[in-house]
Amino acid sequence: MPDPAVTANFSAAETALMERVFELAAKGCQTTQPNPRVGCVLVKGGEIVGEGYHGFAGEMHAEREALKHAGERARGATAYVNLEPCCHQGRTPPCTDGLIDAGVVKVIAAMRDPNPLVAGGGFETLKLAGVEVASGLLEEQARWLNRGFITRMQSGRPWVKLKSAATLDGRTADADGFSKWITGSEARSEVQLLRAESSAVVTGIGTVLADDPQLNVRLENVHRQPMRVILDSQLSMPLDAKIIGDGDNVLLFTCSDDYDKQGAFAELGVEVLHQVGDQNRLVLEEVLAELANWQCNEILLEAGQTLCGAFLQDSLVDEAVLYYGGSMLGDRGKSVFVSDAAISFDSRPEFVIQSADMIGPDARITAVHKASKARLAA
Ligand code: AOF
Ligand code: ZN
Repeated sequence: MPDPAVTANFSAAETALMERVFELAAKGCQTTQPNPRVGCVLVKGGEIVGEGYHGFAGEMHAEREALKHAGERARGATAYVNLEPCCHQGRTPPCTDGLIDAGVVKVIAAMRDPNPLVAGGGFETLKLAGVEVASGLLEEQARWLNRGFITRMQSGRPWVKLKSAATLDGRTADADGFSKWITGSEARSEVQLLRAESSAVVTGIGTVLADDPQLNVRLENVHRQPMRVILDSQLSMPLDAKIIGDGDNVLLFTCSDDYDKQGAFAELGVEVLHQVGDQNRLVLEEVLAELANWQCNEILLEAGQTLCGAFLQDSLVDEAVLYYGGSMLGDRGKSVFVSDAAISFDSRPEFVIQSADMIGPDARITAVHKASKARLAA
């Protein structure tokens, strides 16, 4: 739980500096995967002497970028960072060494690193070297920014974001399953950003057969494409489905024992993951655990009502991003999800609405599952 008393101990100036840290960290939103989004500001005598953020896994961490920028001016400085500095040798050397060697005297962090290789060890190392440490400044925002990384580290699964576009009365298509441009171009281009920030875009065979989507990011300057993941228990996907693209970065989960077809997908470069399943249905918790093994922090669920329903009924939707266009379709239109059985009022999935905004002529509501919100704060 973020300790409000701790946050209250920080001054307005310190809070403003941490806000700058978040701005820097956000620059890595589309690229740091599987690493967390981290920014760092170095301050001496009330003046910013260095700034940095983590861009790509394998490249320098935020602290080392800021230290490089500051040079000698880092001596005697205070480092503001949204995540506990690492103390382990990973793809890059420990940030704690860098900070200590550069003569930084104080570190103000927003939160502890949930990575078991760090988990408080970074703070300990700094303290042992005589560096003053304070943590908890804007912790709630820090946890939100890295909700995917935290969920993977703490729960062994990615954070699941369900995206849907519906009419004002919550319908996604007409009775025949037809829909086109329920929302306008602004909302549709925002979805490109949602994809770009995700480790993987996940869909079901129903959507592949109905729409033959590509589910890739079509933006300028894309540095990395999210993985595309298809849940296809019976292996009904055609070999020429557009989602396969060049076959790179595509995972296909199936319960089918059709080894010939599995082999044909493998030849296209698709990674076929076989699951025994439950009565020939994929077990979503196992799918998510496997996606965590593939280092997915956040996944975007862009699926039809059956798969969305399965995720919701298994309490596996952490966040819903719902776009509403200005039309209605009534009770014969398709709803966002279908359930196996009627959901009683008392057992309905409950969400906390985080924001409601206009996106061009449409509305966007972002909501977080109550249980996920509690888990993230813990
Ligand atoms: C920091 N600053 O900017 C980031 C940190 O393989 P590596 O060396 O990149 O280490 C990855 C781990 O380091 C990652 O899992 C997380 O625990 C921490 N990320 N730490 O001090 C940063 N990105
Ligand atoms: Zn580090």
